[in-house]
Amino acid sequence: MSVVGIDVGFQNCYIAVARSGGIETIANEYSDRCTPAWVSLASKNRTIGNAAKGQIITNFKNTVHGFKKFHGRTFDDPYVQGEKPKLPYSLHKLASGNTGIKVRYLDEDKVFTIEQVTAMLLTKLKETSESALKKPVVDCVISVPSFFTDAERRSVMDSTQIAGLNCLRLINDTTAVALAYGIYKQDLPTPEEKPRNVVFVDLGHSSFQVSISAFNKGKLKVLATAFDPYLGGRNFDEVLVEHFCEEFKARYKLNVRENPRAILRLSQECEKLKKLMSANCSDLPINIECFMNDIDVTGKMNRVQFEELCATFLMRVEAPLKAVIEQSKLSRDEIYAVEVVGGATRIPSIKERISKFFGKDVSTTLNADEAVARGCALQCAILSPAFKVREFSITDVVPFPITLRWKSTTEDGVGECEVYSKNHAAPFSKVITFHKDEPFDLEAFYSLPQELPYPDIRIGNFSVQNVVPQPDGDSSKVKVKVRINVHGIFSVSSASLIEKQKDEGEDVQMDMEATVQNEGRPEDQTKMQVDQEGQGQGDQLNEEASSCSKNGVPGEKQDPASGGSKPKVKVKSTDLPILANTIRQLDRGVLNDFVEYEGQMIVQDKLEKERNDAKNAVEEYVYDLRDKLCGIYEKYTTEEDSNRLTLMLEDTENWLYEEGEDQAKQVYVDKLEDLKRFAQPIHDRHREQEDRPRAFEEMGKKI
Ligand code: ATP
Ligand code: K
Ligand code: MG
Repeated sequence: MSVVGIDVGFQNCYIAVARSGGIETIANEYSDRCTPAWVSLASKNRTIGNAAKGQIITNFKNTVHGFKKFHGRTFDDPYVQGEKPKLPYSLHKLASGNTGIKVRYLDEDKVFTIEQVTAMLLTKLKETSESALKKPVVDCVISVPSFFTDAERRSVMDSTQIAGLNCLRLINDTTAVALAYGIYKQDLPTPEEKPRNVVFVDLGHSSFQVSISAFNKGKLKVLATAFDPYLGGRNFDEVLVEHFCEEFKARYKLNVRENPRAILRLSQECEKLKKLMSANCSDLPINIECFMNDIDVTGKMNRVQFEELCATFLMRVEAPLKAVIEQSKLSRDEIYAVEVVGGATRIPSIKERISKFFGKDVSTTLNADEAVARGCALQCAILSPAFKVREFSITDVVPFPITLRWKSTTEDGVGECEVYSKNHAAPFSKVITFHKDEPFDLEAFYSLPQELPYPDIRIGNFSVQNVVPQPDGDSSKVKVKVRINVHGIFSVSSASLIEKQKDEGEDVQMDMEATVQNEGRPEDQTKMQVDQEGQGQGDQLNEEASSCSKNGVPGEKQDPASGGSKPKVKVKSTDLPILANTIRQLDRGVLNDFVEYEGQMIVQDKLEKERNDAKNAVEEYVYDLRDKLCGIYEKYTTEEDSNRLTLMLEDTENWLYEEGEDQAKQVYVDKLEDLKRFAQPIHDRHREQEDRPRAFEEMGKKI
């Protein structure tokens, strides 16, 4: 089994693999370790990655990029609406309300869901891994921003499924980086010592993430995360684009905004300029030939000017740094190091601001582009039974607090309970005890709307079914297990009805609300498992069970039945079915259709590639034979044959540009055969002549 980690960036994707020698980042067919997050749809096939980026000018309406943050968002979402006018391709409102992408594919208008588009990218990354490893790749770990909500994470998980991948864990970008940092460190404090606290900063193309992790030998615990989901390198490109649009309007009377192709070219040039400014303080030129209306444009910019233009974005760097340190409750001198990754941290002014804030130089000991992917591969190695790797436990955090709400028999008719606070350890399971005499609904939502990256606070609705009263008419005790799984996704994972036993006493009150209990019981201490709960953190075991009901009854006790080592009370428990309805979730039937459709598209791409290869083979043969006819084959053919063949080659070449331009694969195969048949005698005569001296040599050796 291969062990693969994938960093799916807004702009750049990287793949790392664990091999016996260590972690390696692998290159694609362009010998490039970075695969651009671009997908281009065309009349015969799709192109993905580097080749798709090459289509941007010629096929811009069907070349999709910058789609990562459409996951889990509705078409009406303010972010989606804000992006829409900036994109060269069209967005479409799906029947579900989700964001779809409208393109022309196979000469038809098609709307793809965001899950499908990301799946196309994943298909490419899967193929790249497979050709590098020369074996099938299924298991993987994929990174997501730490601020991704449930809807976004579920949507990415669906993409992995469409692409035929088995994602063992969705890991937060900064957590992957922390793992890549910590696992090889030999000098981490022992578990009894004070941990080493390290800040990780990732400024990518679209977003800014910060986390603080506490390291001890063999483990890391994320203390807090903070982010600006809308601050990234792209903002700096856009500032430059805006600036030059204005300048070119004044100087050349060009309305660049009206020309999507021109905007795309200008964006590319501005990004290059931005990168150059990271290494140079002096004036730097921007030159674009035949930019619009056959006009060549030029401009210039220097770093000081650039920083002035970007002042509002630069100012936004501090807030997440401040937030993360406040949440961690650490003082700045308790921070051991500040490690920065992500392409945009190369902007000098950003580095300066980070280092000024923490009062220490930033460290760049990790590979800024590949650290996330490497961390993913390490996590995959830890999770994969096929791979032996140093023990390393990871405890992540919940980014946004989650609350459950239900109908209750109390005065105001609703019960509410915050089941996961901000920065609560994850993955983690809890058991909540209810007293109910009929089926009931639990509504999960994010409790702090102002922190959420989008306006919809809902997570989903979970109906606990088949609840009946006790034979004596009393309410039944219902234990509901909620969890944040290894992907950071919330669910009501199981429920059971506990039948009252005579000797249990009468401490159960009819109108009593929920009791929450942490189930920090590790299932297997020795090996980290996907399903492991509570991650074996000893301190969580003792966390006090607390009633968090709005109408909580004081003095509620921990439920004895799930108390781990406590003596077991005899109870009969019956599993209850749960009907989950999570928001913006793809219908499972539809998902299966997408799996099948992706398979068809893969086949289509393969056939198209074979067809093109067959065509190229004809073309190559023509050129090759023509060269040889005037060269090495000259003395093995008559002038008459040579002329005939030359004519034939010329005809074939013309044919390739005319009716042979677009034929089925077999037509090219046959054409090649025809040519070969005619040229074979010449070829044979040449070979015979070539082989003769060699044969003598061979004989000579024997004698
Ligand atoms: P995200 O993490 O938001 O999903 P990503 O992972 O694709 O995005 P990265 O690959 O980390 O992003 O970074 C890409 C960004 O870094 C781009 O905006 C790019 O222009 C910028 N960048 C790369 N090198 C430099 C440089 N030398 N100076 C300034 N910016 C740079
Ligand atoms: K990246
Ligand atoms: Mg990134």
